[in-house]
Amino acid sequence: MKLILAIVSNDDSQNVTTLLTKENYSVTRLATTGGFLKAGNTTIIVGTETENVDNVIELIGQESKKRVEVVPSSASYDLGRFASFPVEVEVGGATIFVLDVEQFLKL
Ligand code: 2BA
Repeated sequence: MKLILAIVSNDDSQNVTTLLTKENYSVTRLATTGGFLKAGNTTIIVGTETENVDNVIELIGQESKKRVEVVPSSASYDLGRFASFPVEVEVGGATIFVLDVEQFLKL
């Protein structure tokens, strides 16, 4: 048995969870925070048999692809004067760890 930890953006977490649940995987979601950006992300935990790991990774990838979004940004030129302009940022993607499970108990 394996434990999959997948860190995904908050925007993708709902779709990832819904898809995994639909495919009959048990899922736990944790609200987490990235150490670098100090922004919220979601860590998804899935415990499953070894033969399902590739399928789980495939399903997570389907709903958390990296993509570029255009978001408004602003710059200050001098006291009180601001300009707003669109910038492209990369969002989405998943960071996945697969761990061996020594014991799996439900008491
Ligand atoms: P990613 O590498 O896609 O990582 C997304 C989030 O996944 C990270 O959020 C962190 O919460 C988790 N994560 C990634 N690798 C991990 C690992 N080896 N162990 C534990 N957790 C891990 P953030 O830490 O906020 O990072 C957001 C993005 O900033 C990263 O995207 C990466 O593109 C960049 N980044 C992270 N650390 C960096 C650094 N030291 N220097 C430059 N860029 C960095």
